[in-house]
Amino acid sequence: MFTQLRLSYVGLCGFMFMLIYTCTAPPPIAAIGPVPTPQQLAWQKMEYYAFIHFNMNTFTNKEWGYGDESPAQFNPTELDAHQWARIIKEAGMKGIIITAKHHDGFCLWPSAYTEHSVKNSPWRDGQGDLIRELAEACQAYGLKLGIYLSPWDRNHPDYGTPAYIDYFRNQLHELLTQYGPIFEVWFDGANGGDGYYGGAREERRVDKKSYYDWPTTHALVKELQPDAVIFSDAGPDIRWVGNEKGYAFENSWSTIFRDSVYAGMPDFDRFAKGQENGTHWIPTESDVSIRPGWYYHPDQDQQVKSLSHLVDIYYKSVGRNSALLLNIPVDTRGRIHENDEKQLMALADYLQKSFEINWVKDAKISASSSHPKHAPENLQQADPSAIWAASQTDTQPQLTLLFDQAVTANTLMIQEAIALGQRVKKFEVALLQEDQWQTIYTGETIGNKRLLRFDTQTLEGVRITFLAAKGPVVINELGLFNALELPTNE
Ligand code: FUL
Repeated sequence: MFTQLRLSYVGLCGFMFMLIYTCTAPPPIAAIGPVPTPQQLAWQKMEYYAFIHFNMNTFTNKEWGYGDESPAQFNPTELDAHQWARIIKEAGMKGIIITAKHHDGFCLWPSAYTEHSVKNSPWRDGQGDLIRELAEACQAYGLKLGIYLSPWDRNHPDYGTPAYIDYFRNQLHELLTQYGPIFEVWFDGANGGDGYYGGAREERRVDKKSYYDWPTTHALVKELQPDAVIFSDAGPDIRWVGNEKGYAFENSWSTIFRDSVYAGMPDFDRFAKGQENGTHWIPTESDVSIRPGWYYHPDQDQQVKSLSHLVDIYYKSVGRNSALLLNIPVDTRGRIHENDEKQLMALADYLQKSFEINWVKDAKISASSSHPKHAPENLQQADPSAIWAASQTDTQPQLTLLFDQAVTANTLMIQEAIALGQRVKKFEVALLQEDQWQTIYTGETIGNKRLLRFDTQTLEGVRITFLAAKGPVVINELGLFNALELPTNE
């Protein structure tokens, strides 16, 4: 009896505590607007990964093959997918997207649906499967694998008819069921034009909006690889940044009015920077080649991009709410060329040294307001789930860093907690030097990551003022770095 009474007393106290706690606990932070799916979030955190253009064009020294090439021409002499994966891993990249089939239609895997593939080439006596070799190499190095499958096929006799769409989907089925997890499926916007088309040698135009019946194909991808994200000019998961230079817009929204855009549309650039009140979350990916061409051309061996060019691309893609898809044209041996390897390693070394020491942890950090559970000191923790959130009523919140001892810096990094939506619409950055605050930058968006580079200087503080946002500002990473000076000519 006594025990029973005691138990109900304990229960009552527990109940009262829960009641008081629930009534006084701060409300959780609600998401605003479209937010990323878990797949989009996982993809966004990859930030930097490789494209490999390697296929028939490598051997014909072209960018776009006509589709009449003979499989006999595909013959790498020292192909080593482990060499690709090792270099790409050491470069700090997180995955590889391979051109399984480019516009000329040649397949790097022995597809059951065409003779135009590695199975009729001299490489590995027709027994090779490059997608399998690459999938194994990626697995060995802890890299993710992505697939580029060109919707346009200048070899296939049925291109332009409904039968080709079945062929295209059959090939997708092979690629998405036989090689393990695929993180991204890449659909090019270039399609329709002249080609071999099984010997017809003619021009075939398609209605880019309706021919492919994309919704059905997208559903197939989601069914076969639920964790994959789909890229095309217009999404549905990731969109093109609108140029092939690797530069995202300085101000860029991950949201877009999806139904006003479609892959291959002529005036896509008008939409490329996204729209503040867009209805769907479809962030950008910035693609660029480390050489002038997407494919390997021996006369471009001396034109591998300089370190300062690559660093600039990194700041203006990853650092502008985008992801960097850097292409490496594998050569006719089937290896990443020494010159490309050298530059990839130079960039990796640069990034590692530049972002090694984050001064934020040494600062006295304060905010104009904070959600009771999300203090600004959270930004000094290594844990990315620890966030600072401004209070509900603070419409122009400020974050301030003060240093007892001045620090030398040239790069500010700000990351919004995008799982809750992209919110910041306008912000300003000021530096404290000799007791004077000086505004050095006014910008609009932040999103996943903003890297702001300024002249190297010694400073006693940094202040970020969020001048306009869609709701309470939520930041999950802050960094202040002294990145290496950029070499002028390497
Ligand atoms: C473009 C293609 O036409 C190029 O050949 C290359 O594959 C590039 C990544 O996309 O649209």
